[in-house]
Amino acid sequence: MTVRRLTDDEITAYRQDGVAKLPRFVDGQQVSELLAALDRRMADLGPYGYDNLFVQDRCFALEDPVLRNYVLDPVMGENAARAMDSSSARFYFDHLFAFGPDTVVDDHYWHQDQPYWPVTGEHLVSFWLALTPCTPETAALKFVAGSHRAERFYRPTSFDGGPMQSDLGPLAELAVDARHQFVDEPPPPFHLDPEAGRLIEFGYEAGDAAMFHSKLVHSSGGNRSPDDRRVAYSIRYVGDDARMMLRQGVFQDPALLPEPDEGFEIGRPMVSRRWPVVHP
Ligand SMILES: O=C(O)CCC(=O)C(=O)O
Repeated sequence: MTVRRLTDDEITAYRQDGVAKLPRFVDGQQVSELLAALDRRMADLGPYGYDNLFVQDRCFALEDPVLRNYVLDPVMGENAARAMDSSSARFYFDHLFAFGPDTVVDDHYWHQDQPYWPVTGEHLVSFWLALTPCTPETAALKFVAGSHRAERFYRPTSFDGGPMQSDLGPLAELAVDARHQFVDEPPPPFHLDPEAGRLIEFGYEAGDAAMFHSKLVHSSGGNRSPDDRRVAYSIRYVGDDARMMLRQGVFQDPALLPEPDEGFEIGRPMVSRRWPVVHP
């Protein structure tokens, strides 16, 4: 299985807006294989799996031959490095998001990814792949153009708006005071207020993807289709300037730390057996 190469126009859009749509990123055969692998996973969720309103799971690609092949594809690695403008790319983790029919997450859960992750930098890119067709009414991912250039983050919250706790064990002591990294207000309702930012909305066929920066504000809202589910699979890559980070007082995903025997240090490059090099 191999993905197609990015075009120069897609790279330019990513650099300007923080996101580019990637039509026909994988073909129909690949969609069927990836969806079958994700269905197997949904039937047997892992330790980070979660089925409440919608299904999520993360950090399992390397356990499945089909998913592994997709995330470690050398063309994927080359794409990630080119998009980030980085000389190298490592696969960081994968994340499944599946909404059944009529799953209305009433509010959009506008958020940036980076503040949830124990990492900092500009070289962090996600490829969100639609495995089922979707429109803005049926949970297509939407973006706020240019929001990746904001100086500060919105605070991590759970998708239902509640607080989140992370058990970092002894590493919690290393977390840095990061209050200056955050704005005090929650994100505005970008989908309702055109003044708040320029919305980028796409429709996706199965096999289309969006490539977006880890600081870009995004959300998918709910799936208003009475009949069809929406399944999407995000894969994330880190590049040269990404560094380990732990922020005090906000959720920092413990699934995204290096192996315990590899140690952890704020500011260290993102090197771990958990994050295989995919480029060069
Ligand atoms: O698919 C979704 O609804 C959310 C995706 C997302 O937030 C992400 O990939 O970071």
